Amino acid sequence: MRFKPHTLAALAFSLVAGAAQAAATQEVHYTSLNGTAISFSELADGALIDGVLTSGGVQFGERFDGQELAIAKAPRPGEVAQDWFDDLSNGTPTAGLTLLAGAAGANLGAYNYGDADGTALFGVGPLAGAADGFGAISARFASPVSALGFQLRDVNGGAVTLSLYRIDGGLIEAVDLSGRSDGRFAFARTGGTADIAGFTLTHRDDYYGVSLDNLVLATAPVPEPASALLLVPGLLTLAAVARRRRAH
Ligand SMILES: [Ca+2]
Ligand SMILES: [Ca+2]
Ligand SMILES: [Ca+2]
Repeated sequence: MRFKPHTLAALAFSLVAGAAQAAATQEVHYTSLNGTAISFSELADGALIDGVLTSGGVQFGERFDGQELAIAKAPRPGEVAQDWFDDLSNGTPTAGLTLLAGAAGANLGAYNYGDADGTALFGVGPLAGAADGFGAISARFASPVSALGFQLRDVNGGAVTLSLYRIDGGLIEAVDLSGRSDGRFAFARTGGTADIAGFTLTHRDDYYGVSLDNLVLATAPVPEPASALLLVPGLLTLAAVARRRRAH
């Protein structure tokens, strides 16, 4: 089978387009997001937060209306003792994405790491008092965004899931962050659709669970990191070369 140049170009385009449609979001560089980081610096170290927290214009709580709170127990590797985690896998958010706080003492908390990033937010698990960081964190944005980034801390290689939701409660994507290390991560909607109205962050990560910090929301289109954009200047250059060659 022989390919004509224009056939190859069409094939390349369809491959790139196909790859872009494969996932609802793409991972992008945290530093590519334009926005002010929500740093939780106003929270006192060790504070337990009952009720919905508003920070940087974003609401934080435990779960959304429609999500049932269950308890998951997971043994630490090599130990009999179990960690108890918030489990939100039963039920789905109802339309409107209404944020709910956890029970008193089992909602959210703040911890100051004493470094440049300072205070981070954690979810309190179902065993209040012995479950710092083992709970779910959910966030509801004032208006939907097309991209978001955040810092995770105290990650010990356990399962971590970021579930992104539309305002109608529909799941956009459950991003699997399992096996990550502490760091900053960012995700952008494929095609730049600004329909991410909130998220839940759940995990089974032992030893102080995980904490969230430096949340950035972006509404402006984020440059796609895919090869598509790298390809375009290359194709334009090739076309220009071809035109020059024909002209001579
Ligand atoms: Ca901070
Ligand atoms: Ca909780
Ligand atoms: Ca941990």
